[in-house]
Amino acid sequence: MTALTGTPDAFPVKGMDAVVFAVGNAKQAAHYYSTAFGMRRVAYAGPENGSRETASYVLESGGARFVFTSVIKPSTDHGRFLAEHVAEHGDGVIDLAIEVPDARAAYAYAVAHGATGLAEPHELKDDHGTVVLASIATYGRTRHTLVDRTGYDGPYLPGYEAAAPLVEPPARRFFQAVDHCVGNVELGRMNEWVSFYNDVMGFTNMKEFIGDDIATEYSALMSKVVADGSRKVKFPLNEPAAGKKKSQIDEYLEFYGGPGVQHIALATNDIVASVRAMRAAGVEFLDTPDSYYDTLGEWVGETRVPLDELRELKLLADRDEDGYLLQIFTKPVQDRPTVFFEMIERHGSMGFGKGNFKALFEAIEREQERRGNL
Ligand code: TYF
Ligand code: FE
Repeated sequence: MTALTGTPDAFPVKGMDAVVFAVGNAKQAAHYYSTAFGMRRVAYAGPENGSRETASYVLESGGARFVFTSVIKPSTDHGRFLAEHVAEHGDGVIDLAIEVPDARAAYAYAVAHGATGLAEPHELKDDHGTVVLASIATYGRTRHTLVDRTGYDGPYLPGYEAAAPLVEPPARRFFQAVDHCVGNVELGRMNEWVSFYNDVMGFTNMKEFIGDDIATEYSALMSKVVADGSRKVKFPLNEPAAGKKKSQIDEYLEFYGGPGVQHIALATNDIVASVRAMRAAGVEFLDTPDSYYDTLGEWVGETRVPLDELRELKLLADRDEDGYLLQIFTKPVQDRPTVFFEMIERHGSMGFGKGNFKALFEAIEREQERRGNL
């Protein structure tokens, strides 16, 4: 390791740029995330505006940006990659793109510290200006594209044109940022991937983790969290562990066909309103037993949301020395038991809901059992 490795400004980042999904039907996915997640379409690239091979819908909610891409007729390596990705993995995340002040410097640093380059720094230009992009590989077939958009004022990337929302967006958005993005990796590989982020991006380890003790008791997984110096980009990494039951991470790895993004957590300012609206639009959330709420008040204390409302909406709450958080998890959002979402409302706590791990993992196992995978 060089002296620079691990210092907060070794690899400056501005935040998450986009979560890019390869899906079987981007047109319908864009509709689901518009109606059920309250997102607003802002840009589009497809056959109507010069992209013959792929259709891509760019949706935003505050500072969170999702891109849904489908291949129309594969003819290039990229098109074949998308077709194969969907065939092998189902709908999933192909890119956790990170906005950086200097993509050339970020790429050079990453590759010098062991990253595999997938795309050398290159410029894309149109009337709105220039974006510099470069990509490196991470777990599975996932990549990190490093995006410098300081010289660009268009709707997403050169080649995309601004596009209207697909439905009237809700009066208040359901979430305003991506809070963290979680990866599932193979048994015994978690520490390698933690080191990867330490070395390649200078990310440091956050204090919250799921170790052996929690794993054998009920979670059947181990987890560590890496984050950039500013804590704007947070990547928990899970690996399966031997527990009493088959690990939820093994279920994911089996059905995804390897490592990949497990869940995306979305930061909301009003989890009650958002979850009510999302439930009404048909989003399925994990259930929490009533017994959880019988003792919750004793250890979490007062929160913004009364206990009765937490119980009604099945919201989870956790408190640590910095404050508290409210959270809830969706069921998988496709037929494969793979990718899901988390809604999280933070009030000081920088954690990930350690106090909820038992209730959460029991809820996930109930679902695994319903699917016949336990
Ligand atoms: O991101 C986290 O660490 C929390 C807890 O399979 C969690 O959301 C960890 C592992 C998992 C589901 C949730
Ligand atoms: Fe999470």
